[in-house]
Amino acid sequence: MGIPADQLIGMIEAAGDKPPAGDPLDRFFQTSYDFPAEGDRIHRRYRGMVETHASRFHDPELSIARAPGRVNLIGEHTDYNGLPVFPMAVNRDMAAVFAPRRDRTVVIANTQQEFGERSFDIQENIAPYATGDWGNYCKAAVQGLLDFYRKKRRPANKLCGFQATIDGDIPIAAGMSSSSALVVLCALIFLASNRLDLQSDADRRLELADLLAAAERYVGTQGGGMDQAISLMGKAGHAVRIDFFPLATRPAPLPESCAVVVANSTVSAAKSTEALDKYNRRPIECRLAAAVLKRIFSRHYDREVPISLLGDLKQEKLAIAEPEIWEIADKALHEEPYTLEEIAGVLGQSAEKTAALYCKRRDGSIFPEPADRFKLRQRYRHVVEEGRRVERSVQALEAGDVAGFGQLMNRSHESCRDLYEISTPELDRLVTIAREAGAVGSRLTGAGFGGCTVSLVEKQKVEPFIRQVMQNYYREYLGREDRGFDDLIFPCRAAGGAALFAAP
Ligand code: NG1
Repeated sequence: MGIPADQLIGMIEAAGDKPPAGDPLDRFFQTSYDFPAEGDRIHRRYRGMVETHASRFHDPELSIARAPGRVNLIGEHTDYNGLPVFPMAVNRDMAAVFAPRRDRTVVIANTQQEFGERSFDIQENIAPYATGDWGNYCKAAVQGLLDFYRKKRRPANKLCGFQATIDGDIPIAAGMSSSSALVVLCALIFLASNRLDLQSDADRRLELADLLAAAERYVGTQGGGMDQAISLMGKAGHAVRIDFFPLATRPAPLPESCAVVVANSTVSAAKSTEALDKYNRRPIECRLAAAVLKRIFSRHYDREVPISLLGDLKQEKLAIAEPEIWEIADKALHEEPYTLEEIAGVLGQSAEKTAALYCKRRDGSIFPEPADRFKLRQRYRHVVEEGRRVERSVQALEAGDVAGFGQLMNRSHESCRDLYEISTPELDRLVTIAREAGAVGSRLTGAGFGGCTVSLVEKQKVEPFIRQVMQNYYREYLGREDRGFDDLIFPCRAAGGAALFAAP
């Protein structure tokens, strides 16, 4: 399967510069990157991958794949609560050249030497590497697909491994989803190596996105499904509204007049290590809030009211009129943070049982009550208000109301900072500087606790905007003296979703 390495290099050099309707390799490049603007960089990058791979593996034929990172314009920590998000896939991705193997081993090399190589065998239950190891994202994808195909009577011993050389240009631990892009990339490679198709049309991609969202929890996070979905369903020039349970996507064109500029706070948000418990605390608090609300609604209506997620608080789901839902919900939770004991009291069960039901980490251990207790009302308010902001943002964008969209981004940041408490002093500072530098709207993006901000900036102001942020944030606030910050602050283009070129 694939194309001989030297021929592939020749095709890559020629690809992308032709009119769109060309052959599949052209389509791969045209839907993924901005030609001719990015042409040289992309050619160099793919040539580098092919050469690194050829020097390590000696495969007669190669295929290529890519999965983009994303920037979330608005809708933070709503996905796992069943409420919408509004991200765009970006022109930065995890890309790979690869070939199937005859045996059941997966070998993954990296163009960046510091990442080293990872290798593991395909078996029913793949043991993870140590927490935080990047190889776990590859294992997560393979394990997720093994579980899926086992149910379809295709056991692990009927599937082959692959060898791949990957190259990423998404900032790592920055809230741009480099990890989910790696999961999606490895999934595409594993599927193609086994001639399985879960990606050739939108319905299959949605199924794959759902499967991979669950699969990524292998690394220990209790995240939602935004990142895998946008990586698979991105559309050039568009942000995509994503709804969950069931997963559905709706692209909305980005305004011609504005650019999306990402700025890295340089505070690492390593969700797979230090930030893991900080991140997981939020889904736990949301589940506890939903459980308390369910109990209070059920008592009020003297029937079982079906609330398991905060996103269930809607008329269609509960058969209760919307104003009534908000009236009861708003009174149900108090400002003062909750002890586990108090929550257990409301639920009418022991603290142990409550912890076992709602506070489990993936490894089975119990997440302990935080020193500042469980902030149910604050988390609930952020989530439901953020869900409404997403709806209004999509409407604003569709109506061409860029200023209104920017306002909603600003409100979202405040809520992330004050109610969900996922911002940092650096992110707050960066957002303030961005607004002073003329951003229409600016907010933290992604899980928080570090990482990047996203700003909407009028196209003709992008250059002075970037200059001013470089000066006021990187030079003055962080005291950095190095000159080029191009890898820390850059405009992003909305790119197409993950792509595969595997010649038969
Ligand atoms: P990032 O920024 O990639 O760590 C995480 C979750 C998302 C979503 C956001 C917050 C994963 C893989 N990603 O994203 O699902 O919950 O935080 O909006 O868990």
